[in-house]
Amino acid sequence: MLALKHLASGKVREIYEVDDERLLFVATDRISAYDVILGDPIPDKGRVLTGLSLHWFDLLDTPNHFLSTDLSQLSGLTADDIADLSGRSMIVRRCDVIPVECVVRGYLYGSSWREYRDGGGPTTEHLPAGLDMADLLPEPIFTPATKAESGHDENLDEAGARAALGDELYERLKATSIDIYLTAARYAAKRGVILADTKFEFGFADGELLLIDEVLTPDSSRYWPADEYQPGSAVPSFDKQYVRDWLDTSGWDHTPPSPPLPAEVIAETRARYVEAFEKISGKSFDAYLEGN
Ligand code: Q0Q
Repeated sequence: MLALKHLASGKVREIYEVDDERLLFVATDRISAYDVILGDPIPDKGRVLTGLSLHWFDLLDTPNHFLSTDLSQLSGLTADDIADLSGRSMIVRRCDVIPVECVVRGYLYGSSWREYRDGGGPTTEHLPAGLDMADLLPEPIFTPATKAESGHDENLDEAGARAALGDELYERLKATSIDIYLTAARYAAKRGVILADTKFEFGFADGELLLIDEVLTPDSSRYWPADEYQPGSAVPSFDKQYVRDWLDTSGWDHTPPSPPLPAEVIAETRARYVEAFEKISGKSFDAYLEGN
């Protein structure tokens, strides 16, 4: 247990308090599938996700909460803690979190497709008729959501989002989110990867709007291999498809606990995350590990 005050746990992430101004944002090696946290960690998954967030924080112009990965500045951490956390944790600026998930979709998929298929819903109000699952949208759409008690995000329509945020902040978050999505989608497309959709979180620190949380990772985004993209049908997820396919053959009914993963499924899933890191960022994962 870290000698830092634990503030919050997500399915696969933890946040600790460093001081009044700073937090420690930790990505674990936990993996969830079908909304269940699987019993087996995927070695280095947390490092892949953190490495990708750091890649995007560095590439994007958007002001953000990232401060440092130098854990030696944190009192109370043992050498073992530092070794365990290295490469998968970030010291970040503490913000007042805006309680709206800023989702941008370039393709019609997931909950938005289900709404569209079923006659329309909060995310489909600005879409034309005649679209099919996984179609490229005429332009990216901003489809904010709030985290309902169930843990599932609840999609908001524009009026609902404006009521929650106020018009000025709504417009600012929409413009900023779509701008980041387009920059990242263009960067990924050059590397044969489709960024289908992504979820951003923002906060305020000393009156400044900052991009916070993890950014453009396979956990907060849908990344598709461009050479396997086929409009009108389900598209394989870059990172999770292999373990999902194995789970589908295991006879598991998607209720906890999940079946234990064979060693080769764990190894192949790790390989998929490493491949996603290298394809999306254009960088060597081994080099990233050596740098931490
Ligand atoms: C903050 N979260 C998310 C979460 C559980 C992440 C609090 N810079 C910040 C951040 C960030 N990032 C947060 N609070 C203040 N300043 C983000 C929802 C929840 C684990 C990880 N919770």
